[in-house]
Amino acid sequence: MSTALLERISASLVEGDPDGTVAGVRDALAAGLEPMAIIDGALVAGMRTVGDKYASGEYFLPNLIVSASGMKQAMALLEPELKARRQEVKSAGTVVIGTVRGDIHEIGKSLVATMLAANGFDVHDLGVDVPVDTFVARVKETGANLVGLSALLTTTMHGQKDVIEALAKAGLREQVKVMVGGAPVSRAWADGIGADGWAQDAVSAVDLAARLVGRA
Ligand code: B12
Repeated sequence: MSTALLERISASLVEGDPDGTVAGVRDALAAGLEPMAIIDGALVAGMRTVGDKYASGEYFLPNLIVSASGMKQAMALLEPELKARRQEVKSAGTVVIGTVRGDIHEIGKSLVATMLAANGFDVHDLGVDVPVDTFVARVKETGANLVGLSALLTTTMHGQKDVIEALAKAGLREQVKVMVGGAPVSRAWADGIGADGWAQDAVSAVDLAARLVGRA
């Protein structure tokens, strides 16, 4: 029954039916499914299919926009549930996170931010299309010990390098660990630009964050 529910949610996302996605998520929560099972088993998988269809020319930009709206509405329902499951731990660290300049992809970054918050991190989410200087200013202001940089476009991933360089220039590089992510970002890229770590998804991002701040 839970597999059928997850498939229904995923299909509604792919078909561009946000109301169906929201209704499916409500039903799944009512049936006792864990929020992370819904995210991993239905939503992320559905968005991947949408991306594949866009890449192959079957889908166009409006399809991406409608599916992304379904995903965002679903996440709005799931975020409070994730936070409610937050284990009461001493703050694991302070994270400044955002999607780099020129890039408006929000979903993956927000998922990472939510998961970090759900795992005891104090999260400052700067949103999308964040200028280099804003990252630097917020690190200074919050005394963060971790920065998360998301980039979904090959044309914007250089922005991650720019932020790392700007942090060094501002004398903050010793204070913060930097982790990077996003679909085109790889471990090799992360190593090449001098990041401290890379993670492929939100769950491994939490493990990585804990390792980087010495909590795991
Ligand atoms: C939804 C979407 C959009 C939506 C975004 C809506 C929103 N509010 O976010 C809209 C319609 C706005 C959009 C616009 C564009 N898009 Co778009 N989009 C996508 C799509 C289909 C899904 C992205 C997504 O949300 N995935 C689901 C989330 C959960 O996954 P994720 O983002 O990868 O995040 C996970 C990991 O990467 C990681 N992660 C992410 N960030 C971070 C950060 C850290 C610190 C860590 C550790 C980990 C981490 O953890 C996340 C959670 O598991 C992708 C396809 C794809 N395969 O990625 C294309 C895609 C990224 N888009 C693409 C393109 C080309 C564009 C446009 C240029 C299209 C156009 N012609 O205008 C514009 C660019 C706009 C801009 N300036 O940013 C291309 C990029 C190609 C490239 N290599 O550069 C892709 C790959 C589609 C394709 N196959 O061609 N897009």
